[in-house]
Amino acid sequence: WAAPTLSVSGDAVVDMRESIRAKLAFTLGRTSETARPRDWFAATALALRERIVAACMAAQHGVPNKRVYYLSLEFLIGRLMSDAMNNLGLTETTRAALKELGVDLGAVEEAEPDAALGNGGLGRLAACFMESMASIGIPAMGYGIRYDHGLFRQSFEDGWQREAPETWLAEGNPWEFARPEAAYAIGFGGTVTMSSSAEGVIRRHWQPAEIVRAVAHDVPVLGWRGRHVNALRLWKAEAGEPIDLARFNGGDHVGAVAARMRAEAISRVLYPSDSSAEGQELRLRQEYFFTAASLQDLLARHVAERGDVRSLPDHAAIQLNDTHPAIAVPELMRLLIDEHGLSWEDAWHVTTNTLHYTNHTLLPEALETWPVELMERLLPRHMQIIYLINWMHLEEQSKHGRQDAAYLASISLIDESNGRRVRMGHLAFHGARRVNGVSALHTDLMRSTVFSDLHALDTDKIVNKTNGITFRRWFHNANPGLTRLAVETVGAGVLDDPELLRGLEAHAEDPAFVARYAAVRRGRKEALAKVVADRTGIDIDPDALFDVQVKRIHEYKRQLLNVVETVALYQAIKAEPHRDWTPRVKIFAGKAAPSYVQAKLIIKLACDIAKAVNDDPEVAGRLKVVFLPNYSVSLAEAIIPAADLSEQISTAGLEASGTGNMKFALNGALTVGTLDGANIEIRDHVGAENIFIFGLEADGVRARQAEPDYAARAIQASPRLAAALDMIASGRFSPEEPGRFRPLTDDLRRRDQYLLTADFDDYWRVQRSIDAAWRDPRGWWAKAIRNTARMAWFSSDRAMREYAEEIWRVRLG
Ligand code: DL6
Repeated sequence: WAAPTLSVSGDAVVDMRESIRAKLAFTLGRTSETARPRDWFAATALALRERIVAACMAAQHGVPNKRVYYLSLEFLIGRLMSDAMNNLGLTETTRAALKELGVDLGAVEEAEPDAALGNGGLGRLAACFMESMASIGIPAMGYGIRYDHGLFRQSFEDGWQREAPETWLAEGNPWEFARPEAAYAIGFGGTVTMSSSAEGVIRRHWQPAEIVRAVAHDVPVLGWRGRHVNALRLWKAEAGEPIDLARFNGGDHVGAVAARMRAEAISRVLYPSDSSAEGQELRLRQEYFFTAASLQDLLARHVAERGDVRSLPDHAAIQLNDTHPAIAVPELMRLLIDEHGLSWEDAWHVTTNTLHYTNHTLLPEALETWPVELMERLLPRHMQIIYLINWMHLEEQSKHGRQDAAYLASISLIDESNGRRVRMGHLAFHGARRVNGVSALHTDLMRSTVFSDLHALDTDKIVNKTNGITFRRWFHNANPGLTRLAVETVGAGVLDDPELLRGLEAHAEDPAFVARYAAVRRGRKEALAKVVADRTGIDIDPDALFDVQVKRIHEYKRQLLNVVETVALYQAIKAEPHRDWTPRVKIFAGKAAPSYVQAKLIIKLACDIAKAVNDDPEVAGRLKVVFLPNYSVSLAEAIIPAADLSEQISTAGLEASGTGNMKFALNGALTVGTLDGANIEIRDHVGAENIFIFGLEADGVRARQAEPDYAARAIQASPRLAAALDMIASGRFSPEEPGRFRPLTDDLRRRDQYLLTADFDDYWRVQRSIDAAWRDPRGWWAKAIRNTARMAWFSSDRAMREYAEEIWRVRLG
């Protein structure tokens, strides 16, 4: 499609070519003869960055009335080059310029490392939101950590997950601007003293035992058509003093830099935990470090622009992405009271009118709590403030006659039932003006379960904001063929207004259009087949149904349900090899947290099954199984447009929203899913006849969990499930270690917390109806096209507009 802002004139190509050539020579010191793809990438990124800065300067219209600050411990950005080219309208210009230099754009794109500063959905959502805010003109700044090492690199050794450090910064980051002048002192530990003025005003003084410097690095975030540019400010930790010179001169060369190592450890590694809180002190240090730096930075900006901190709520809305930055509640109070001299009441007013909190999970093990003892040691002043906030909060209830101990314990910011721990969710909830869930079901469950008592205190506080995805990355960039087809069918306006995708519906049964839509998919399947062959050595047939489950490996996401169904299908094909089976390729990808033993065993099982199935000539041409290593944003961009079927099969009530589900449906994969998270809203939009729903609903899940022996009874009632589990438990897939998968099968038989056994038969049934649907290509493509046509609402632009209007009260630029 036509480049939106700049045409591909000969001059633009010449300008770009000369820009890239100059960057290569004068910034990188390379000649075109010696340049590696990585050098061409850096030179091209620098040439593009220059144009982003130009766009930024052209877009600047003075100080905005109100800014959004998005605080997130994770930004799963991925690669930035295709985003930058697309949003500047320079993809074809850059391609042509590189071609004139004898270089292939695809190879240059491949040389860009993924910025994997996040674990999964939460971090990727933050990246989509940043891009959307810049696209629709919300003045915003993202704040996070500039990890030296992002999410680990995953490889398989005989099917076992191995983790290696990720090194995205090994050759620098051409997108970022280091801002050594934007640095703040962050304290840890120490003591708090008290003083009283002549007027009797008591003041507290925190003397930290340790000071770490937070140094800003800015990555520009360019919006669609280059109209707005925001910044993502990532903090790097440095020591207050780079070296203890006396120690060094005394001969202790290692000890002399020990404090520096301790400080720098804060921004060294992204914690590879997803949906489970890490107990380590370093994690709390990371959380406080980036929150404190961000608040100091935004307060300094506010004071410089407006003078008085009391007006902060009028000019700033701070969004806490999950509880990781929840320490912002006492930190903002501390800064306002101890550093800016506000009264407690004024500080509380400012805090509770500026902060907002998004909850991303209700899984009990993922709701962060910190031991009081650790907080008192690391953040003594904050603990005093938390105690006072909590005392006032509980007093308020007592005043209204609510004094029963169980009730007060349920709303308290301190959990006394399990050692004394600070409940970060309660803290964020109490300190925020608005609290949001990320899908309609999740928000309802917030109201009725984890936060029910707090919700009753202020029923306006919890609001729903269903997640979204940026169509620029997940449609324009990931699927240029389908985007071109959409533009040619409904007009170029669809690039700005995804609602125009609706126009595709009229073509859902038009053979000429269907043929083009199917040809685009076929091209993407061939490309994915090549990726699969390159990375695993397995050949897959692009004519088969590509059945895809890619996401973090977690028991509640139930990759194991899919794996067990694979075994049952394998058995069924072997029992009736001459039946007309729908050929399927089951494609898995995803990382397991390194300490998550069951998840790693599920990966191993999938890999062992893949080996047995793929080597069995009796099922050849009907079933193949692939586990692609090292799932990442860029791999997702290759997989999603090639998928026919999207597996979204979590236990109902446990997946807060999901965003992969949206990416697949937009690209025309049909969903097989439970009524969980945003699957429900996807069904409502695409139509129940265009999605395959199965399994228990959230209330059914709760009821079933209360029944005794529910798993054993479900297995007894399902010979197919029993046979599949027996085959796995017998060691058929692990002859060298027959008992290897017993921990998985035993757990299903005894406990089955995630109700795989309860949903198995219905899952089998719906999968067979999918087989039948695949055998009717006209029907299948009509459904696929209707999915693409009806997914506009899931744009993160829509989500950001809703946040802007209903949470932040900020005007769009
Ligand atoms: O909201 C983004 C994303 C949701 O789509 C997923 O359903 C949810 O599991 C994920 N939550 C987390 C929670 N981690 N912590 N804490 O990643 O958020």
